[in-house]
Amino acid sequence: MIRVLCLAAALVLALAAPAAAHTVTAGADLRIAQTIAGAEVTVVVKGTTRVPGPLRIGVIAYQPVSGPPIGLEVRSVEDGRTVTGTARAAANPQYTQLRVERTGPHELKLSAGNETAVIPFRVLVERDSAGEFLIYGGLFVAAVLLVGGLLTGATARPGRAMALAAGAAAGVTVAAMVIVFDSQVPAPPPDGAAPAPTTSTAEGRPYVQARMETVPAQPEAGEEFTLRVDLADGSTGRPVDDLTAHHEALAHVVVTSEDGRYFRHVHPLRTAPGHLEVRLSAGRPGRYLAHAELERENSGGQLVAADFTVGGTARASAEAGTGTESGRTGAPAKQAGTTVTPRLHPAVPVAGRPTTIELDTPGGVRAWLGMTGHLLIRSQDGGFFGHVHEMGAPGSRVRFTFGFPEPGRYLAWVQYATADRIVTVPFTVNVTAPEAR
Ligand SMILES: [Cu+2]
Repeated sequence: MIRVLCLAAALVLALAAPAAAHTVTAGADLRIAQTIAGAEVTVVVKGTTRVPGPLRIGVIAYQPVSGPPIGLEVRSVEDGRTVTGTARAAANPQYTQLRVERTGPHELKLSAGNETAVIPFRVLVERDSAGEFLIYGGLFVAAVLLVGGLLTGATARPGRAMALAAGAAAGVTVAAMVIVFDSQVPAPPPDGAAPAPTTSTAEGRPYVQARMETVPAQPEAGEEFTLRVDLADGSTGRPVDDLTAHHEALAHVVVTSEDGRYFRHVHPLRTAPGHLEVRLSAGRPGRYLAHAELERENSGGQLVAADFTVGGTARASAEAGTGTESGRTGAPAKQAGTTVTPRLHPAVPVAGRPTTIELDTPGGVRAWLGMTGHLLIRSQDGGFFGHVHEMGAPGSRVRFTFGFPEPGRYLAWVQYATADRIVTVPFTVNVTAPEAR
């Protein structure tokens, strides 16, 4: 009987491994896309497990990057302690280790060329939960009592062995109960987390009042200019500095010429609280549209639109960056020497019904902005802007489903990253009304 009990307890002990680690947000990497010094990169700050300790920072490049490495500076907001280093952007970057002394709010300053970005982030370290203490404690107590029970049983003192075995069973029961119920109990906030929101923010924050403008107000064709995004709180008017990284960026900005021949999908740099900036240039005069997607913490996603005019005369200069300035005649787009034609099902999309858009990606795909593919769609007049993703695993094609809101002509761009560049495939879509069929 005692031996049976002990065996049963031993079996439970062997099977009841402690619950797998909780969803460790504190151990998660921070990934922020940035358009800096004309290059599209993603900065990765690896999750930390201890402080003081190393913070690993790498910069992923999506095209070959030359020039000096990117300057890194990590500063603790609480005590001002600053550590510096450099990182070379590469497809598979080396991670630079900077020693941080404490958890809590920090700022990462990136410098490349004459541009600087300041990214706020928190160094978080997971605390042990009370549940884990009970699981390991219960199993430890059970193990001690079980060994005692086995030894006592072996020395023929059945009464005491029985008591020890019962104690072991109780320890296992506590551990098992905690394993079952601990997943339903919220884990303690990690060390260094922001204070819990007060009741005033519990029902959400107001939308951002966003203003986009160019500096200078009217850029010249072929000249570099700055597109600024200024963010203020709708109720207080103060700068908004609580953008969440969504799709691996603080803001996604798409700039297109009215005719759609110019296209840039960029990720502005945070230069100060409530201020984002990105440098651009456009080769042709005319009207341009800017659409910005951003998401305020505890508020929701927003789409902000603006337009501006480029003056001067057309320049035939090649334009750098992750864009395209190709002919848009509805003809198949050229991509790395191959002709690529997106396939639409149905071939003529109907407003208000889903359309499947599929594109072969013979050069292979790697994730960019957390997705294998991006589809951006603008109505001819710029009044509508849509953005959907290919969520599947990287493969030899990307596929999207999109519902066009109204009949009419739309400008569309598929984007994906290969091993050494970001490919942009422009095309146009004519959408019919449902009754026209
Ligand atoms: Cu983006």
